[in-house]
This record gives sequence, structure tokens and C-alpha cells, in this order.
Amino acid sequence: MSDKQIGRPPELGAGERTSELRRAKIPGPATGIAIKRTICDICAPGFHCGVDAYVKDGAIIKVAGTKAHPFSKGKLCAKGAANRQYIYRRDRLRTPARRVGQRGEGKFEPISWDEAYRLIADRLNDYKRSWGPNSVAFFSGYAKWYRQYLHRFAYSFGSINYGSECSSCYKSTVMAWEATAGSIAKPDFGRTNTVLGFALNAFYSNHLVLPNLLAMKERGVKFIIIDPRKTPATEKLADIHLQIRSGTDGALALGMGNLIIKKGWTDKEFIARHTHGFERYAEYASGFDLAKVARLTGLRAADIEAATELYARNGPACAQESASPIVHHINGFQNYRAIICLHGLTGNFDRAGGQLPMEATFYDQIAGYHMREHEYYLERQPRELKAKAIGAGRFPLWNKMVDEFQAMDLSRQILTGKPYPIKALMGFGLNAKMFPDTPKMYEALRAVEFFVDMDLFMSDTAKYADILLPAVSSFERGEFKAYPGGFAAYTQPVVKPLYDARSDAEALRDLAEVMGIDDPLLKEGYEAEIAYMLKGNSVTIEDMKASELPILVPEAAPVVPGAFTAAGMPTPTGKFEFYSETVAGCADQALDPLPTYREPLSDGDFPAEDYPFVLVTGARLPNALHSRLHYMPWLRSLRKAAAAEINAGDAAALGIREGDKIRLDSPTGSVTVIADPSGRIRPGEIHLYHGYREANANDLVAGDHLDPYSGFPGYKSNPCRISKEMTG
Ligand SMILES: Nc1nc2c(c(=O)[nH]1)N[C@H]1C(S)=C(S)[C@@H](COP(=O)(O)OP(=O)(O)OC[C@H]3O[C@@H](n4cnc5c(=O)[nH]c(N)nc54)[C@H](O)[C@@H]3O)O[C@H]1N2
Ligand SMILES: Nc1nc2c(c(=O)[nH]1)N[C@H]1C(S)=C(S)[C@@H](COP(=O)(O)OP(=O)(O)OC[C@H]3O[C@@H](n4cnc5c(=O)[nH]c(N)nc54)[C@H](O)[C@@H]3O)O[C@H]1N2
Ligand SMILES: [Mo]
Repeated sequence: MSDKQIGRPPELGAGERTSELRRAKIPGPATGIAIKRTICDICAPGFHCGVDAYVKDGAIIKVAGTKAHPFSKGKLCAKGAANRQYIYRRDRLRTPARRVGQRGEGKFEPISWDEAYRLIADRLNDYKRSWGPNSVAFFSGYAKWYRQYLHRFAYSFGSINYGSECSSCYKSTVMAWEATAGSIAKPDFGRTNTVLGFALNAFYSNHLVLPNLLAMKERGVKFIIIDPRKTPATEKLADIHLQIRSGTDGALALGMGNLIIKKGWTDKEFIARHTHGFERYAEYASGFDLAKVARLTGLRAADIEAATELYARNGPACAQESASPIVHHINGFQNYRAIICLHGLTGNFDRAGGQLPMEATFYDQIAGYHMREHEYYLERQPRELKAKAIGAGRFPLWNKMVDEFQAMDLSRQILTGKPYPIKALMGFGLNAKMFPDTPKMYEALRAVEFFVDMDLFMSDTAKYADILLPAVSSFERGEFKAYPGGFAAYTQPVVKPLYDARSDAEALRDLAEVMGIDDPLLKEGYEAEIAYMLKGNSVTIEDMKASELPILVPEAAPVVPGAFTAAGMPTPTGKFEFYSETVAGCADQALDPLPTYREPLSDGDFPAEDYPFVLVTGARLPNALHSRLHYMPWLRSLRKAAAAEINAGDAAALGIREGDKIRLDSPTGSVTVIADPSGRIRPGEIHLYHGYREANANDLVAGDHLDPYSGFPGYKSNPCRISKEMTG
């Protein structure tokens, strides 16, 4: 057969061949392209997929998933694939800078790092002397890798006021677990028969768990999915989809609990031996008969009954842990508690195939080995100040259970100076658009005397800073990562820091030096922090650095079902508490130790005729991550405009067609977006993604629409009105 017949290309000269190879981005000595390994840290620590960075002349020219990575196994989602656009975003902060214009205007002049450190050190130390250390608050946005370091920094400075995005994410679920069983617990997917998927839509928010879920479906595991929308998960996984009214999950769980008790499907032995408050719970739940629950949740009684029977009788059963939608309600903590109680009723707690109590290793990652991550900052906590943290008065349960200030009270305290003034705010990736009533947060950022922000980008919030510090991405720094399955990694930078950017931990260490903070371990830096936390494990930072892939920690061990319960649970009674003594012992006696239910919208405040719709904000999109990716071309092209999903029947009644501009009004504000009507949405609900500059969902969420147990915002039930914008 001739070359022509098999389509072989004509011979190339050496120069031509090299340029072909370069165009194809083939690594090797001829092209000067090297593959270096790192992670994508755009998302939550539960993702942080392994990345092969193709580097040429110090620049990243391509990214691909690392196939040999034990956790992500070569996968990269749309966000990860867009890493080059992220790292080389045009608005990357290049040097430290000092504000020269008005707050919010975005006018800065470059200064050196040393000057920035000096200015910050002088101001913060001044406030500490004149107003006390608590007058300086430290806050971290979404990024997590440096958080314990910042936490210890705040404590060693002497301030109790360390807070983070945890004030609106996940922590309320942790509180609900700890107030019930003393520990978070995770679904044992490998051995389960039925999954209760409250707000389960892994297709958009948690793609790495998908292959597992699809394989489970394949082997006959049953899925009940509770979601107000039709989603890829309800379509591809659900045996039963309960298209619930948003924010009523607690009523559903109480109704299921009542039915389980009435039908005798409880695990009587588990209840008798290992639980506390069952009688009181049973009595309260008896008020939730099927007819009432159907009315509250907008579901059919027969569907609730079928779901309950499947869950209770096709065990072992577990529940997919939702990070946020259940607790993004003013009744969220209690709704979550009500769901957790189902595991206690049916004995699915701490049982193979059920919900297994587990200890988080590092930043909520459950890797199976212990790290001293809390000890690292707690040993410097000014304990006598704990009850003085921002939000302590309004959210005493949060204050009791969490070692952070409740950031949802930050703008109020800055603006009123009560109970004491906050003079300075030191932010890392602080983003006002994540806060309900964003305009009030901006007002606070105008009012605070001194505001420092460290970020990769010139975010809208960064424009308010007095001093701006440029941060690096995960490609430009080394950091520790714990992965499920017993893995640990310590990455190495694959390119030099861009411009004059530095890593957050490096900037903090330098600042500790200049400020004269008396903490030798802190001043040893980030690696010393990780070494401290790893103590008791036999891997070292050198071992991890020597490997391009995560390595196994020999001390990692799988959870043994039943062991946690046998040891006595770390609750006040040592048992699984239907009636939470932690809540009962809280300073706020209005909080109910039973998982009582109340409506997600404040009743009666907003007449239904003025605000006939319920606005649900923030259901995840596969191509978006909060405020950060909306303006990157590849990702924007997947969803060109900020859009609100509405029910097709509602849209038709209002004369609204797909692509029309609509205005959404709430008692707090208004935004204009594109209408996306479909059959996926319940009548009466509007779903809107957050973080857009031109249509900020949090302009519509009231600043005091907060859960009294956790302080979490009611992002997912807000009064709203729609009107069609007239064009032309
Ligand atoms: N309406 C509504 N609001 C919500 C939600 C919702 O569902 N609805 N969800 C809430 C939830 S669950 C969350 S987690 C929050 C997230 O809210 P945010 O924490 O505000 O998340 P991002 O928009 O990603 O902003 C984080 C900022 O940190 C910067 N950053 C990233 N990496 C680094 C780093 O390594 N160092 C430094 N210094 N900065 C960095 C980014 O550039 C960005 O400016 O939003 C909450 N807000
Ligand atoms: N692509 C992408 N992935 C992300 C993020 C992102 O911004 N983009 N953010 C990350 C972060 S910070 C978080 S906290 C997690 C959140 O991730 P998840 O906890 O999975 O939450 P969501 O994907 O927001 O919502 C899942 C489903 O909950 C439904 N839902 C809304 N309100 C209710 C309710 O009241 N009850 C019930 N039962 N369901 C409801 C929504 O319709 C949605 O389909 O996602 C993480 N993953
Ligand atoms: Mo989150």
C-alpha cells in the first residue's frame, strides 16, 4: 500500500515538524513544552481536580486533567478547562496599591510590598492600642487553603473576630449534625440500597461524585430526590421526584417521621438504646399528618407516602448531604435537623449503608486520617473574648458552636458601632455580592475606617479597599491538600507568581513580622503550619513534594460502622438527640430543642398580592462559580446573559416569552434579567443564579432575612414580583 493510499502526510522538514508539534502543544525537548502538575482550586476543596499544566517559557499554554490523579481521575469540568482565562484574566491585580479615588471608584496607585506592610501594620496596631484588638476584623471569602493560617493570625493579633464565607455555606449543616449526634455523618454509598437526595443535583454542583451515583443506579440503588426543580438528577437518577415547595423540607421530614412511627417502621432498639427525646419528638411530629404535609410542601400525599415507604423499608438507606440549599432558609437549621432525625428513627445512623459519622481531616475534606487543624488556631484563641465575637448577641447558638464571627451581622455592627466599633477590616477575597442586601455591605465598606483586601482580581469589592494586595492562583503557589481515600498532597508552583503577586500565606507571614506579632510558630510560615497539623502521621512535606501525585497516608483508616455509637456520642447526653440539649442550653431560650417547623417566608410581612412569587437564588450552574467566572469568555458563551428560570405557565400568564427582559422586584431591591421559562420550575417560583454584576441576586435578599439558629441568610425563599420590561 502506498503512502498516498493510507493518507500518510508528506514528509516535513525538521523546522516544519517542530512548528507542527508546537501548534499541537506536544511536550518535549523539541518544543520546549513541559507538563507540570498542580490543582485547579476554583471550586470547593471537595473538587480541586488534578491538572496537567503545559508550560512553555514560564507561561501556561494548555491545561488538561491529570489522568493518574487518584481523586479526579483526569476529569476537568468547564470551569477547570477555562483555567488559563482565569489565571490570565485582564483584571488580575499586579502590584500592591493604595486607593487614591473615592471608595468604590477603583482608582489606585501602585506601592511596594514593604510600604503596604508598613501602612497596614501601623494602622492595625493603632486601632488595637486605641480601640482594642476586636476593633479589627479578619475575613476570608471562598478560598480556603490559607484559612487556618489567617485564623491563627487574627487570634495571635488578639482579635476574636475571624470570620469567613462559612457564615453562609455548609457550616449550618455541620451545626445541625453536631447538635444532634455530635458529629457530621456522610452517606455510605457503597453499601446503601436507597438514597434520600435532598437537593441532590450533582450534575451541576458536584460532578466528581457522578460516576459513583450512576454506577449505583446501575446496580439497582433507589433514589428519592427532593428538589423544587426538574434537573438532570431528577431525570436521570430519581425513582421518585418530590418537586417540593422551596424551604419546606423540614415539614416533609417531620411528615415522613410521623408516618414511619405510625407504621411501626422505626428501629426500636436503636431508639431505646442510643437516642434522647424520642417521645417529645414523636409527639411533635404527630402534628404533621399527610394531608397537612401535602398542603405545606405542595406535594401529593400519595407521593410522600411512597417515598417514605421506600426510604424506611428498602434500607439500609442514607441521605445525600446538601451543602447549602436546605440551610439557605430562615428555617434551614431546623429543617436540616428534621432530616437528620430520620436517620435516628430508622437506625440508619452509624450503620453500614446508612449515614456514617466521620471526622473532617482538612477544610471539611474527609480523608480518613487526623490532622490538628483546629488545634493550630485554637491554641491561640483569646477564649475570654469568645462571647464578644461579631454576631454573638444575635446568634448565640452560632457563637456557642462555631469559632468564627457570624459575618451576616458584620455590616450592622460596622454601621451602628454596637456593641462596639469595628474600625478596620482585613479581607481576603471579600465579596460584598455574596452577602444579602449587598448595598448595605457596600455602605459598611464605605463606613469602616480602614479596609484592606487581598484578591487575585479587581473585584467590585476590591475597589473599596484602602490598600489592595495582589494574590496568586493555585498554579503560582504550593499548598497542602487532603483527598478522600487517605491521600495527601503538597503542590509546587508550576509558574512563577504573575506580576508582583504573592501567596496569601506569604503576605500574612511577612505582615506578622512587620506588625511584631508575638507568635514564633506563625512566623515560621505556612509549611510549619502544615507540619504542625500533620504531626502523628508518618508522611512529611518532603515526601509529598517528592511526588507529583497525592500519596497515601499510612495512618488513614476506614470508618467502622457502629464504633462511634458504641463509644458514646459527643453530645451532652452521649446519645443521638431528637431533643437537642445543645440547643436547650443555649442563651437564646426562644430556640427550640426539637426540630420544629416554621414557614420559610416571614408570614404576613409581604402581602401576596404585592409579591406573588417566591424567589430562590443560587442553584448552581455548571459553568459558574459565585461571582468569579461570569465574565470569562468561554464560560460566558455557555450562558450568555443573567437569566431567571420561571414556570412556563406563569410566564404565559404574564405575556413573557423566552429571551424577554424581565424585572424582578423584592421589598429590598430590583434587578433586570432575561426570562427562561420552562416546565422545570414549580408554578409561583423564580430561580436566579447569583454573583452577576449587572443582576446581583443579593440586591433582592433582605439583610435581616436570617435563620436565628445559624445566622444563615434566607437566599432561597424571598418575596418577589415579576414585570416584563418594555423595550423600544
Ligand atoms: N444569593 C445567593 N448568595 C449566595 C449563595 C447563594 O446560593 N445565593 N451561596 C453562598 C455560598 S454557599 C457561598 S460558598 C458564597 C461564596 O461567595 P464568595 O466567597 O464571595 O465567593 P466568590 O464569588 O467566589 O468570591 C471569592 C473571592 O475570593 C477571591 N479569591 C479566590 N481565590 C483566592 C485566593 O487564593 N486568595 C485570595 N486572597 N482571594 C481569592 C476571588 O477572586 C473572589 O473575588 O456565596 C454565598 N452567597
Ligand atoms: N458548578 C458549580 N458547582 C458548585 C458551586 C458553584 O457555584 N458552581 N458552588 C459550590 C458551593 S459553594 C456549594 S455550597 C455547593 C452547593 O451545592 P448543592 O448543595 O448541591 O446545591 P445547589 O446545586 O445550589 O442546589 C441543588 C438543588 O437544590 C434545589 N433547591 C433549591 N432550594 C431548595 C429547597 O428549599 N429544598 C430542596 N430540597 N431543594 C432546593 C435547587 O433547585 C438545585 O437543583 O456547590 C458547590 N459546587
Ligand atoms: Mo458554598
